[in-house]
Amino acid sequence: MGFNRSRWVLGLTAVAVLVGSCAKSSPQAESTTTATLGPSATATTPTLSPTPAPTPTKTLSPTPTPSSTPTKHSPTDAERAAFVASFHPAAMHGVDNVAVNADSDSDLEIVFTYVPAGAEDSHVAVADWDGLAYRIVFEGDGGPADRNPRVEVRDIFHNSLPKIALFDFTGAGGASLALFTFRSPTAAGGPAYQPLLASGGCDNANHVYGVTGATLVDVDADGIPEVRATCETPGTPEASYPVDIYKWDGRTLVYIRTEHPAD
Ligand SMILES: [Ca+2]
Ligand SMILES: [Ca+2]
Repeated sequence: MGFNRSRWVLGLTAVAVLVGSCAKSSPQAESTTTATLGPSATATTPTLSPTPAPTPTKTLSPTPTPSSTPTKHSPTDAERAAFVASFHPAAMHGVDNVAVNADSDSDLEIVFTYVPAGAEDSHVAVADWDGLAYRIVFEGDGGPADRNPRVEVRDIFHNSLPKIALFDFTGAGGASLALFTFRSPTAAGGPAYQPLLASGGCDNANHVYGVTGATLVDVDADGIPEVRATCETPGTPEASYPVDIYKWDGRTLVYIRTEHPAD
């Protein structure tokens, strides 16, 4: 019996030692795990919250931009009026403007006439519509003028290329006619205007016809007007100045004869 009791006591002691070692190791493991999880969980929370807020705002704002891209169109009355209001050349007389279809497209061009500050001749400026805006595509001088010219823009010689006619006046009796023609749309350099030069006569190689009078009159009754233009003749009274007649030959104005007031 003594032997058995001592074995039982030994057994109990062994159990107690085992339980004691387990009780010692378990708080060690728990404390390690808790310490590691704690700080990493709290650190994640503040870093996440500010990130999503600004991101969607930045990506959305550029999206509407493509809808504002300008598309080519015909000019509206308001766009034409705005360009006229913005055109301010330094001028002594004028500025007048006419809106006409002066070339071969369907949009209205704007033809401005005025006498520039300090100038003795009249001036014309043509604004054409490029699909998005008006811009000046041609400028030229007319004849002597102390007031703004009277302007006509039409297909004067029936060749489907509109002409610009400036009827200029100066002093008591000065009167002349300046002519410009729309160039063919297929001409090098694209659509624009150029002076319509006389071939022969006293205004040879000039686009300003007459000094004391110039008119568009159909002198040979073929339905197309000719230019009748006075020629300055020193020593002769202005009323007796000869008149040269220019006829449209399909390309330019060609001198055909001279008329004298006394004839
Ligand atoms: Ca046009
Ligand atoms: Ca004629």
